[in-house]
Amino acid sequence: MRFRTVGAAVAGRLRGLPRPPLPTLRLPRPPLPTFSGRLHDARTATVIGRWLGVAFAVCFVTGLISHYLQNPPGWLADALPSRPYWGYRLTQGLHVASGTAAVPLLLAKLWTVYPRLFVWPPLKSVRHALERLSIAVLVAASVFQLATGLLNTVQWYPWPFSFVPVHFAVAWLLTGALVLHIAVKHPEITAHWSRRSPGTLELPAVDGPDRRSLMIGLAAAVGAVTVTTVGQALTPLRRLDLLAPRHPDHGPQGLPVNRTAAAAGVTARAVTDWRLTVTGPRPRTLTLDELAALPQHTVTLPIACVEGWSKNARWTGVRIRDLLERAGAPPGSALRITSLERRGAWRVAEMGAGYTEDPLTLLALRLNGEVLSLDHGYPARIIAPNRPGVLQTKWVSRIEVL
Ligand code: HEM
Ligand SMILES: Nc1nc2c(c(=O)[nH]1)N[C@H]1C(S)=C(S)[C@@H](COP(=O)(O)O)O[C@H]1N2
Ligand SMILES: [Mo]
Repeated sequence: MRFRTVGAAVAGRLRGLPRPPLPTLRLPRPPLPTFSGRLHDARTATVIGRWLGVAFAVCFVTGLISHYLQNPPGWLADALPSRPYWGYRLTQGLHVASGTAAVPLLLAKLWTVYPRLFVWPPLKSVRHALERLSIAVLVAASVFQLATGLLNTVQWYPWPFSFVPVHFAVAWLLTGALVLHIAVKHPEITAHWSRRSPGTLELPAVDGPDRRSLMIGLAAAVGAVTVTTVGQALTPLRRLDLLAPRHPDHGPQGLPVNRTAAAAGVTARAVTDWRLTVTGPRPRTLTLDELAALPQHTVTLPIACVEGWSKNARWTGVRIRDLLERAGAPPGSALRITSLERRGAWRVAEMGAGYTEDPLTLLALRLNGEVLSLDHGYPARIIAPNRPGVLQTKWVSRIEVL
């Protein structure tokens, strides 16, 4: 019967007949859960939302830093800063840590506000419909971004699209929906920002045990996921690193390996007759012995993987700027670096002036006092300060001055 009423109302409108009262108002409210405690109120939503907002803002800013360090527009390529040398280690470590902490925060936030999904009538006006739509986008983008980001860190890609461009696009979508959400909810957010704010005057001055338990539980969950994963980047906490996919202590020569030589199809035979080709005004080809006879420098720099793990190591090799000088290239030339790996997303990388001029940027031959192992890029690999791990090319065979 009810549906007939709605249908008749719509048909009536279409024919321009006098409008019956708004049909939705006649719908009886279906039986819905009611909540009398304070776990689902606006103050709880504001408090959890603040932390979630901080986590998302950190993710967005550090994500953009990661994006532009890897894909700088032309005008920026030579201006990318190579210092602080630990910069990318910090920003990407924060990205994955705040993203991981956001998982329990998002779950708690959704649980707090879910009764509002049953508010009746579901759609009140065009404005209300648009607001609901923006919430739908926000929730979907948040769940998607956290889920795919987390799975990426364990290198599991159970989806048909390419992670990086989609994660990048959804980051903008999510941030837009979040800004809109904060703008729409601004009156409620300010009313419940502080416990003593006007909007909450009538509420009990002290939080009841229900809300305090929720907050303690949430803090414990955030603390637990953080403490058991952050050791992948924060070396003093590495003994607590139980859940992160990489452990700083596991790997040959005291350093984890992301893509092994076997996975990259690089065999010991492929590197026996290795030569390094350097193009430029005075192109040359160098054997490993010739490289080792050039002035060697030792630097301490991290490998900071985009997937969140990082670790410092001691690298010894030839300064890139010395190689440039020998090839007759002007200081601050940009380079294209190619690996002898046959295929793979990280076979070729470009390096701008900021890096090539830096005395810490090496073509490394040794790691922690030993000749590089094949998994770490033998015979020679790039190591540069403030550079995403994916651009620290292993098994280098060619350096071209651009
Ligand atoms: C609010 C949530 C998030 C936002 C706004 C965000 C944003 C971004 C952006 C803009 C990038 C750069 C993408 C590019 O290079 O084009 C990025 C990269 C990345 N994000 Fe997120 N992210 C979020 C959550 C997460 C989470 C929860 C994780 C994992 C715990 C994660 C893991 C990663 C990883 C591993 C990369 C590097 C991808 C690569 O270059 O291979 N993200 N993120
Ligand atoms: N040629 C080549 N270089 C590469 C890669 C690769 O797949 N191919 N992987 C990169 C990634 S993702 C990281 S994190 C670092 C890891 O260096 P490591 O294995 O020596 O720790 O190498 C980088 N260099
Ligand atoms: Mo990496």
